[in-house]
Amino acid sequence: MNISRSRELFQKALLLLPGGVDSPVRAFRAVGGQPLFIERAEGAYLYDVDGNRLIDYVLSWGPLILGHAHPAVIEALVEAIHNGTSYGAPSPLEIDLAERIQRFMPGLEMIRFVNSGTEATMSAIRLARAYTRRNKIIKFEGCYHGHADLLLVQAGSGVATLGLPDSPGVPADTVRDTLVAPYNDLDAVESLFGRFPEKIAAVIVEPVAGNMGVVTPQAGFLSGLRAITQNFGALLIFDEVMTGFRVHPGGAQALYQVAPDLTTLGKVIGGGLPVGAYGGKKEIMQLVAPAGPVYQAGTLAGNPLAMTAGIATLEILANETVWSRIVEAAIALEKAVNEAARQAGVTVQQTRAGTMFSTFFTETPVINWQTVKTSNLTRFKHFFKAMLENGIYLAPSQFEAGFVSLAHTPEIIGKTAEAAHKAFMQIPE
Ligand code: KE4
Repeated sequence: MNISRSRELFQKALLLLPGGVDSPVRAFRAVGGQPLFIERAEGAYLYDVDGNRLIDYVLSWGPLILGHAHPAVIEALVEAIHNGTSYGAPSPLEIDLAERIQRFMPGLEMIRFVNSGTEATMSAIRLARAYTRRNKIIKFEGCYHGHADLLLVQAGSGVATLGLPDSPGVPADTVRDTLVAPYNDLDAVESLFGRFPEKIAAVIVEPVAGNMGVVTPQAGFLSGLRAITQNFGALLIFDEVMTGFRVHPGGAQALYQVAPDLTTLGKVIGGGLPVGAYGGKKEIMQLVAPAGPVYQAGTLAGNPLAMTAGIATLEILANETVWSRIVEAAIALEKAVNEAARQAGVTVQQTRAGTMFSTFFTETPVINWQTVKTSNLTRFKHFFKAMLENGIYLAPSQFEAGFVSLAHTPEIIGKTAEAAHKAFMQIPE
C-alpha cells in the first residue's frame, strides 16, 4: 500500500506535535509503522492522503455510529453553522439534546454538557465527593476514564498501549485517594470498603470495559457494585462515554438493568464533534454550580454545533430498526472473524457487547486486565498489519475496542471477512 504522502506528513507532524499526533493511541506505536493521514471519510470508509480507501472499524473511537458524514448530520450542521458557531449563552439546542438523551436514559434526571469524556468523568467525581463529603474513589485495572490526574492509575487505552506506569507529572498526593480493584472482582471491592468504610465517595466503572479491549461484566458484577455502594453510602458512576448507545440504545444501564447514581457520556452524543456530559439523580446534580456550590465550567460547553450533530444522530438512532441493523452487522462480523480464525487454526477470544467488539489472541477467556495481558501482542500486530494491507482499518492497539456503524453493510462485512481469512492465514506460527 502506497503511503508516501502520509510519510511526508508524519515527518512534518513529528516536528510540531509530540509523537506527531494529538492523541497517543493514534501513533501506531503498538503495531509499528506510522499513522495514516486521513483526507476525508464517508460512510464506513476512510480515504487517506495517498488515495487508499479503508473500511473503518475505529469510527473516531466510537462516536460515528451512523458512519462518517451521514447526510442528515451534515445537512443539520450546514444549516446550523449559518446561525453561528458558539454563543457562550444558553440555546434551545441544549434542551433538545438533553431531552433526547433522557428518552434513551431516563436515569439522567439532570444533565450537564461539557467538551470531552475526560471533563465528564472528572466533574462527576468532584460532584460525588462533594455529595458524600468523602474523598476516596475506586476504579478498575484496565479501565480508562480520560486523562484527569486522579484517574491515571492503572488505566487502560493509550496508557496500557504504551505500557506507561501511569504518568509522570501526577503528584502522589493526587492519586492517594484513588483505589484500584481488578475488573469483575466484587470481593476486592468489598474488601476496599471494609478497609475504608466511611471514606469512599464513589465507584467509577466502565460497565462494559472497552479500554482494555472489550471485556464484558460477569453475571452479578454490576448489580453487586450497585448493592455494595448502596450499602456503604457511596455513589455508583457508570462511565458510559463509550458504551452509551453502543452496547444498547439505553447504554449498559439498560442492557444490564442496573441504575447508577451518575452517568458520564461522550462520543455518540456529539455525532463526531467535541462533547461530553454527566448526569443523574436530581438531588445530586442540583449541587452543580450555579444551582449549587460544586464548580464546573466550560467555554464551549453545550455549543450549538456539537448539540446539532448530537441531535441529528440521536434523531436517527431513535428509530428502533436503525440500532438493530447496526448490531446485526456487529454479530455478522463476529461470526465471520470467528470462522476465519477457526479455518486458519488461530485461537482467538472474540468479545462483543452490542456494536463494539475485540479480538484477543489468547486461549484464556478474558475477564479482566490480568487475563487480557495474556494476549499475544505480536500476533495482534501481524493481524492488524495484514488487515490494513487488505484495506481494513482496525484500532491500532489490542487494548482498544472496535466499532461498527449503520454504514457497515452486509457487503462491507463480507469484504472484511475475506480480509480476515487472508490475515489469519498470514500470521506466523
Ligand atoms: P475523551 O476525553 O477522550 O473525550 O474521553 C475520555 C474517555 C472517558 N471514558 C471512557 C470510557 C473512554 O473510552 C474515554 C476515551 N476513549 C478513548 C478510546 N479508548 C479515546 C481515544 C483516545 O484517547 O484517543
